[in-house]
Amino acid sequence: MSEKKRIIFHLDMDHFYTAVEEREHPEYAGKPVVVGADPKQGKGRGVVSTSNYEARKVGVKSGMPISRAWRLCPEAVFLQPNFPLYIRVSNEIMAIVRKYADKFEQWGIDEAFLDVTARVKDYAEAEALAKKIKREISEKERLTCSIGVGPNKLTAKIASDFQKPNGLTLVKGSEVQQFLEPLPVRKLLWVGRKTEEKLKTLSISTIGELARYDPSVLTEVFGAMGMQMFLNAHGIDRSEVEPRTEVKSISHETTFQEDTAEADIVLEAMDVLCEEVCKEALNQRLFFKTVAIKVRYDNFETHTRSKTLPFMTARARDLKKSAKGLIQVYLQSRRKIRLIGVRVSAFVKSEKQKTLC
Ligand code: TTP
Ligand code: MG
Repeated sequence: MSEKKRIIFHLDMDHFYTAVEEREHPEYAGKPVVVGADPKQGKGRGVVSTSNYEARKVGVKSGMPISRAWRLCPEAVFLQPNFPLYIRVSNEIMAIVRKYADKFEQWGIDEAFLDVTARVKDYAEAEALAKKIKREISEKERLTCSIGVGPNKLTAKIASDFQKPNGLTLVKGSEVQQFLEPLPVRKLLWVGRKTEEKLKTLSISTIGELARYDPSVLTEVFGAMGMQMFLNAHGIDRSEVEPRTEVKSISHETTFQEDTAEADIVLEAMDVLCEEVCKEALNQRLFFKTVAIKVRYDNFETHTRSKTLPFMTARARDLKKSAKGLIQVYLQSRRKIRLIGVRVSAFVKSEKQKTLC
């Protein structure tokens, strides 16, 4: 069965947090700007959330320790995140973008997929529509974005990243293979660092090399994901643009090698879970307000407790503190614990929330 012809946009705001800060503070114009943890004169812990393109020129990137960013670029304007502001701007942008799509899917705080198949008859019209959206965001929000246009989400997503900032990249169905061929496998949505390393051992580093590889070997090495990667490398992606539910939870749990009543062991494991949950929240650009923990004793009796914070956050520090508070009653019982879990209910949108920065 041939793939139904669709036209999909992927829109991604340029250096989102720092762009919003620059808009609010014209005095930062032309300067390197970094949003993230407090650098404390180079002694700060925590990481860079994002940096503007001036700071990127000297190597300051998302996820880098803030102390390193400080060493690379001490003259940068360092700011701590103002989540309520970014969420408000995100909501305004999404309201603009949404009206141009038949089907709309927000992804994180600054990205969206649009299915515009029924609105445009060809790529020329698609280009005109993409320009219109870019213009409207620029006029109403004084911010730039990059848009990728393609026959599916995979291609559109890779295309939006192709000419950043302020880019517009169109890849027609017939051009997909040629477009993907030279790009590193990392660009495929499913390929993380570990998969990338594994592929390297098979001498695969570009999408083209992956497309030409024997799919049965890929399935052997990667299971079902191997086939998915192979299809994606051929530019095939049938996933639909679909609205996301607004509330989403993220959870991680762990079973102890041996049941334990040792508070230190439990709390240490809890910290790791909190880090994992926050990493995932960050990856998806989600914030949370509600924290829940789960405890299963050695006789399988299971308890959960939750609390709602008075602010939204994505910080591991906040999660650890709440989770630690919630688990105390179970630790005090001195009963042996078999499993613990941490869950957050995550939100992207919420205009009236307060947040700790
Ligand atoms: P991205 O769209 O990945 O990055 P960006 O918009 O800053 O830059 P680009 O021009 O390359 O698109 O993420 C959107 C926002 O999410 C970003 O401004 C800050 C936040 N973020 C983090 O907090 N931590 C991270 O590790 C990343 C990658 C992003
Ligand atoms: Mg972005």
